This record gives sequence, C-alpha cells and structure tokens, in this order.
Amino acid sequence: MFKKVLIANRGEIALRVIRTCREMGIKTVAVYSTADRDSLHVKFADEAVCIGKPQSSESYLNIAYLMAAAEITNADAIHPGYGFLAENAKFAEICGDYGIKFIGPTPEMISSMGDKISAKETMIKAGVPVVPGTDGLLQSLDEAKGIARQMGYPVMIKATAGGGGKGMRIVWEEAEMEKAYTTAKAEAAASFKNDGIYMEKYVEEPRHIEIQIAGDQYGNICHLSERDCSIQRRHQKLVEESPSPFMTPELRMKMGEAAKKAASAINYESVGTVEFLVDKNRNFYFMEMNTRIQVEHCVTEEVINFDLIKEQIKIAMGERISGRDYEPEMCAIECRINAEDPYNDFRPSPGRITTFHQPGGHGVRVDSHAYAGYVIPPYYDSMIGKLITMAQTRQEAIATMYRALSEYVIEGVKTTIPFHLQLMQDDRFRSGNFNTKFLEDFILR
Ligand code: MV4
Repeated sequence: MFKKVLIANRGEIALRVIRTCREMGIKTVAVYSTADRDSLHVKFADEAVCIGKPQSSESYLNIAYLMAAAEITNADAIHPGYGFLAENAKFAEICGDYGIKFIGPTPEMISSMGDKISAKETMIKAGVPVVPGTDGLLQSLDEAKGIARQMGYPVMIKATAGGGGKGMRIVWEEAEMEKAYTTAKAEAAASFKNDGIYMEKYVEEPRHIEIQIAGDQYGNICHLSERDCSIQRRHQKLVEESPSPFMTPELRMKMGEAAKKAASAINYESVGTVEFLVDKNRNFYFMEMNTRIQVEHCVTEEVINFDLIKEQIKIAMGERISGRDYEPEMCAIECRINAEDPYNDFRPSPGRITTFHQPGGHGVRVDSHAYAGYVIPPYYDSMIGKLITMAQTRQEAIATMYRALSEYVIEGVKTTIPFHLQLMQDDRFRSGNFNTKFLEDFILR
C-alpha cells in the first residue's frame, strides 16, 4: 500500500529501514544534514533530500524541513526510527495533518506513555504491577518525608516528564530528603520544563528486562519475548541479549501477559517495548513503555527469526498481526560498537575511520552505516554499528561474539571493542549472574 517511505533518521537505523523497504518493494527517501552527505543511508535510498545544517535542531529535529522533504518527494509515510522525533507526539500529529502515515503509534498513545505518573496510573488500572509509591505528584517536602517513613527507606524520587535516568535521586535516609527533593525538582524543571516529581520504593540491584510487543489497528496484541538490558553504563545500554539468563518459562509467561495488558490498556498499535525492573526474587514492576522501534530490536529478530521493521510497516498499512506470542528459539547477544574511548570514561571519539574491516561468518550479523573513509560526525550519537551473534546456547553465542569482536579492524577512531572483548571473558557476565549495577565496578585492563 505504501509506495514511498521517507526515513526521518540517519545512521544504521535509516539503513535498516531502507533495507526492509527494498525487500517489500517500497521506494525510499533519505533525508540528511550537510554533515551526513557521505553516509550510506544517503547512497542506498532511492532518493535523498538535504534538510539542513549539522545541528539536529536544524535538520533531523526540524519538523518543517522534514514535512517539506516529504511533500516534494510525494512520500506517503514517514518512518521515524529511534531517537530524534520517534516519540514526539506533535510530529506524529503533524504527519497525520499532512495526510502522511506516521509509522508508529498515534499521538495519543505516545503522549499517554510520555508522562510517567499518568503511565503508572494507567498500568495500575490495567492490573500491571508497578513499584509501590506516591499516587500522583509530590506536593511538598513534608508529604515526601511522611510517605517515605511509611514505605521505609531507601526510596527514589523521579521526574514525571523524565525517563532514561534524568532527574532521578536515591534517598537512603530522611536526612537526605530535603536536598534530594529540591535538586530533583530543579533538575526536572531545567531539563523538561516540568517540575513534577513523584516517589517510589527503591528496588535494589534490579535487572532491566523488557518485553517486545506488537499490536495492530484491530486490537490484537502479542508479545515477542524479552531482552535483558542490564549491562548499562550511565543509562546507556552497551550489551543486550535474549533470552535473559534470569528468565524462567513461568516468569516469561507472567511478564508477557503483563506487557500485553499494558499495551492493551492504551489500545497500542505498532511495535513497542514494555520495560520492567526485576528484583532478585523475580518480582517485576512496570518501569516505562517505549513507543518506538529500539536499537536492540535485532536481538529479538534473531531469536524468533522475524523482521520487526517489516511487521511495523505492515501494521501501519493496516494489516492484521497473527496474534500469537513468540518464544526464543535461539540465543542472541548484541554489542554496541561505539566511537568512544573505553579507557577514558567512554569519551566520544569522532573522526575519520581510516581502516575498516567487519566480522562475518556463521552466527554473525552486523548492522552498520560505516565504511573505510567514513567520517563519524561529532554532532550525533557515537554508534558505529551493532554486532549481533546467535547460536543454540548462550555460551556458544558468547564464544561467537568473542571470535567476531577479534575480527574487527577499525582504525582512526577509538572504539568500545576492547570493553566488549573483556566483558565476553568476564566470569560474572558468563555466569549470567549480573544486574544493572554490574558495570559500576567493572575495570577495563
Ligand atoms: C528505579 C530503580 C530502582 N527503583 N526505580 C533508571 C532509568 C529510569 N527509566 C528508571 N531507572 C531506575 N528506576 C525504582 N523504584 C533503578 C533504576 C535504574 C536503572 C534501571 C534500569 C537500568 C539501569 C538502571 C540504572 C540505574 C538505576
């Protein structure tokens, strides 16, 4: 039904979407900033439109420029990718106003998950477990102290407009409350222009496990199993895998059902992810819902042998989903290869890639927009690509990952490859016994 899709993004995800469109016989329009003239997504699309200057606000985040590009190329749909405008309800609404299908959920669905307190209220009504905490916004410091005393310390203060860790404070005892309350509120106001904060019981040493879901325009919802994203550093994921080494068939069923309830509660359409915190006793709590395709979607694609971008486009065209749930049939791991110096606090390392050789062979998938001679611009995130390996067992997927990482040759910029090589040899990582705190005391040698 779509003849032409404009991809409002750059880098590997733009290329990822172009690849699936080509397989589906859909024409593609790439957009690019002047810093991305030589990017592969520009070369591989059927058409390409320069939309402005390097700064995101002057290109990939500029709705007027994107709509102009869609108009002049006669695109009938826009794929937002991840990041940039992917979870911008206003952008989804404007696409609708222009008669261009936004390949994703409706503006209302995006908004309902963007505000964390109202998302939590929706989940409580739907019967999805949430972390115990305040009913709504905190009204005063005294209220915060009273509720914390009742619940017991430690507690966590979060911004209702937050997500991804901004405006969050752990409070271990009452003496710390005043400072935490004040600074969290100020940070929320500065970061989100919304100073609403709320409080929850602090879940100690949790795992981050998320459930991939898909819903069509007719109310059918299915889950596509989990990804374990506990290997993070300052809220940046570095490694994701499926199945989670912590998962049991019973927990998968329970979390899968909870994720479907969460999606059904807002009549969710498109692919999306429900994030949970999971404690050491396998209690799980709704954290957030991501109303977009994610970086780590490839892990799920490999374990269930399924093209999630194709599914997302088909849903946007009004097709029905099968409605059945999916269990992992393989083990897959993804390492994010970033142009960052892991020996120097993961400092970004943009610049020209002088030598570039990627791994291959059995059980290896590489998603990347880079090539020898490509210049990584300093304006955007530093991901060079994603290395995904898959095998029958986790142990074999790790062995393949180590082998594949060893085959990489990237010169000209620093990369996270040395970090991943050490992680794949780490006993605790290999045992599967880790949580979101794991990288706090991981030392690169
Ligand atoms: C929490 C938590 C512990 N208890 N909430 C981090 C990002 C934001 N989406 C929510 N986050 C957390 N919320 C309660 N009640 C711990 C985190 C958290 C975290 C969660 C997932 C992955 C990595 C993390 C790193 C630090 C803190």
